[in-house]
Amino acid sequence: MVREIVIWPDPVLKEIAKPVDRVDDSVKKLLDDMAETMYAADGVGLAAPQVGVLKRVIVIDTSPRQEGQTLLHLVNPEILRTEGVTTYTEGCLSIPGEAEEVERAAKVWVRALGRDGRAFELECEGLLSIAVQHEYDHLQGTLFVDHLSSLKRELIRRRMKKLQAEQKAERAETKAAQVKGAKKHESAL
Ligand code: GNR
Ligand code: NI
Repeated sequence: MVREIVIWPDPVLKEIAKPVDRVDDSVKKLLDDMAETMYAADGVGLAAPQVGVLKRVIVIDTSPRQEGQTLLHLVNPEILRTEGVTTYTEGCLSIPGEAEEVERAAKVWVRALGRDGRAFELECEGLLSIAVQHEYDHLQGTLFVDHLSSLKRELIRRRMKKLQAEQKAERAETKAAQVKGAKKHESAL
């Protein structure tokens, strides 16, 4: 099931997500829904707070479309070590249409639980290293805009508020059309 992605500055994106006790069926369902949502949105990663769930759960797939074999499930991830510095022009599914250069560690070593509940470790570089750090940030209530100057962040905030107002108006219009349609149907009976 594709879930709705929360758009910044929604307050849920500022919260610290809670560790998962056990990778039970509800966590597996969350992982599967998040993967479906990520693929539907053409993203390379997704963190649970982005679908409004404050759990330490991440999915990542940095492979080109269609490969599908490199889907990563990370539950309760820990960053064990970082090395070097790099920059990358980042985007975020919760901040649609925006992209800015962000400085990150070049390499990270991560430990997490997989979908089977077993611990594993991963050495990450390139886009995978960026994605892991970007998604880990989401679990800490941090977004890529928090790595930018306050001037840039406030400009983006203004554009997001405008976008949200437009989307809200659009949804209200759709709803009104649905109600009108239902009433018409009712009176025809
Ligand atoms: O889809 C995404 N692309 C991306 C590009 C550069 C750096 C990070 C990312 S993650 C982002 C998906 C997302 O918002 N995950 O939280
Ligand atoms: Ni993001």
